[in-house]
Amino acid sequence: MRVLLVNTNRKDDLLAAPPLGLCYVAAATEAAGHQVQTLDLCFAPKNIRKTVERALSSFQPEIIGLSVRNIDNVNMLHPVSYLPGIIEIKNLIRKFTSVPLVIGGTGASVMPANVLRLLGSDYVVVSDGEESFVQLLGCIERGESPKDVPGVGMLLGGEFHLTAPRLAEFNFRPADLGRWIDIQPYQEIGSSYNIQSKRGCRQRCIYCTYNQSIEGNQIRLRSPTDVADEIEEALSKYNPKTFEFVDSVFNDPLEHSIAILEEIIRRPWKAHFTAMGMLPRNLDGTYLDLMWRAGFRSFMITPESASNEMLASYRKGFSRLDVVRAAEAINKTSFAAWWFFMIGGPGETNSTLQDSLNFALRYLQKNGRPVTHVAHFFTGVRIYPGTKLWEIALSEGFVNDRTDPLETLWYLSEELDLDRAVEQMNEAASRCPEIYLGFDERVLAFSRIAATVFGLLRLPRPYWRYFRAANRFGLSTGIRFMYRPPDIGKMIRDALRRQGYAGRLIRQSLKYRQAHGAPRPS
Ligand code: B12
Repeated sequence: MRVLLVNTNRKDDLLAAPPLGLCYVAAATEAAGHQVQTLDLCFAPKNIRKTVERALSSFQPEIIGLSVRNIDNVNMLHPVSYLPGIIEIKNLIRKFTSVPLVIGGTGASVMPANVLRLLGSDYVVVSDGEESFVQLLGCIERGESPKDVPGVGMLLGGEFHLTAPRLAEFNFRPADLGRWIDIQPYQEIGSSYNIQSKRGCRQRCIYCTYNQSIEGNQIRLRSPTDVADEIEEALSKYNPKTFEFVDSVFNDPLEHSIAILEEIIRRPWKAHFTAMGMLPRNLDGTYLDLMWRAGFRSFMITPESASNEMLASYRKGFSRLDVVRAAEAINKTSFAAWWFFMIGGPGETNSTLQDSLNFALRYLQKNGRPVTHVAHFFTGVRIYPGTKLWEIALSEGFVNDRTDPLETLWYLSEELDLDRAVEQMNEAASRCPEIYLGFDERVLAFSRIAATVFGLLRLPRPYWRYFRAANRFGLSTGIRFMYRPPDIGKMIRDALRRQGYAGRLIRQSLKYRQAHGAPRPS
C-alpha cells in the first residue's frame, strides 16, 4: 500500500522535537513491504495548504497516518493547546482525500477515544506503533476488521473499542531519522538527533502517563551495542551536532545506562550527547564522570520537588537527600543541568514550596563554579485520565464526571495560600537568575533569533543553557527579560475556574483582598 505518514507537530522553537516515533513507524512499515512517504509539517510555511495538497497529489496515498504528539504545552501560566492546529491539518487532508486516517503518538495514546472522536479519524494506535500499524494495514488490505489487533482502537457501533497493546520487546529496526525527514532545520534551531535506548518506565509517579498508555511499566531494553551502532551510523551519515537520549528516564535501570555509556566510550569516534529525564537517585561523581567521558555535557533532571513530603506524595521513589547529593555531585562538574520542579501537587504547602525554592537558592546558584543550572518551576500539575492524580482531583472537585480530558486541566493543592506562594516564587526568582517560572516559557518565541546568534557565535548546545545568562542580564539591568504578568494569582484562579473548580483556592482570593485592602481586577 502507499502510506503517507504526517508529523502534525508544529512546535518549532528550540525544543523542536524531530518525529522519532513516526520514523520508527515508517521504517517498520517499509520493511513490511509498503511504499512509505513522510510529510514533516514542523518547519513548513505557516499556510500549509499547498504543502499538504502537493504531498497528496504527487503520492496519492491509500492510507494516511498522523502523529499526534502534544495535546498542549503543559503550562498553566502560559497555556497553548495544539489541538486546533491538528484539526486544521486533518480538515485540509479531508478536503482532498477520503482514504482511511490513522492517528498515533503520545497525545493519541494518552486519550485515544477523545482524540479519535475529536479528529474524526478511523483508527487510533495506542503505545508502540510499529507492529500495530503494520498489522492494521494488513487487515485493511485484506478487507478485514482490525478490531482485534493489539493497540488498535476504533468506533464500533458508535462505541469506542480498544484492544490492549502488546508491549513485549523493543527490537524494531532503527528509525533512521535522516532517511525520513530533513534534520537540517532541527539542527539549525538547536535541537538534537534523538535516540531511544529503552521503552517502558518503572517509576510510579502519581501524575504521569508514561508507565501506562504511553510506554507501559515493563522495561524493554535495547542492547548497548545496537544503540552505539545506531549512533555510529547516524554520525557517519548525518553528523548531527548533538544526540539526545529521549528515554523516559535515562539512568534507570542504572546498569543498562552504564553499559551504554561504557560502550560509547569504547568506540573510536567522539560525539556530543544530552539526555532528557535523569533521576537524581544514584547520580554521583562516578556516574557523572562516565557521562562526561562518553561525551555528555548537559542533561535535564526531574526531581519535581526538594521536599520530602512532596516527593512522597508524588511517589517519586527518592528523597530530598538524593536530590541534594545529586546537586552536590553535579556542582563539582562543568555540566549544564536543567532542573524541573512542579509546584502544587497533593499536600503542597507554602512551607514545602519554600523547601524546593531554598534548595534552588542554596545548591543551584553558580557561585563561581563552572557548572550551569537552570531551575524551572511550574505551577500546577497537569491532570491526566487514568492516573492516581485524576482520582484525587475528582474527589477534591478539580475535575468531575463530565470533564473533557482534552481541556488543559490542573491540580493545585488547597493547602497552599496561593497569593503567598506567588510572592514566594517571585521573591526567589528575583534574586536567583537560575530560577525560571512557568510564565517565562514565553521566551521560546524568540528561539529563531537566539539560535541564529548562538550559531554565529558557535556556542555549545543545547541552547537552553543560556537561559540563565539571559535572566541574569534581565535581573541586573532591571529590565526583566521575560514579561511578568501583574497578577499571576488571578491567572491561576481563572484557569481553575474554567475547568469548573469552585473550591477553596478561589474563595481564598477574597480573603486576601480583604486582608491587603487592594482591590484586584476580576
Ligand atoms: C524526550 C521528550 C521530550 C524532549 C524531546 C527532545 C527531542 N529531541 O526529541 C523535550 C525535553 C525537548 C520535550 C519537550 C516537550 N515535550 Co516532551 N516528551 C519527551 C518524552 C519523554 C519522550 C518522547 C519520545 O521521543 N519518545 C520516543 C518515540 C519513539 O516514541 P513516540 O513518539 O511515543 O512514538 C511511538 C508511538 O507513540 C507511536 N507513534 C508515534 N507517532 C505515530 C504515528 C502513527 C501514524 C502511528 C500509527 C503511531 C505513532 O509509535 C512510535 C513508535 O513506537 C515524552 C514522554 C514519553 N515517555 O513518551 C514527553 C512528551 C511527549 N512531551 C510532552 C510535552 C507536553 C512536551 C512539551 C510541549 C513541553 C513544553 N512545554 O515545552 C515540549 C514539546 C516539544 C516539541 N517540540 O514537541 C508530553 C505530551 C503530552 C501532552 N499532554 O501534550 C509528553 C507525553 C510528556 C508528558 N507530559 O506527559 N519532550
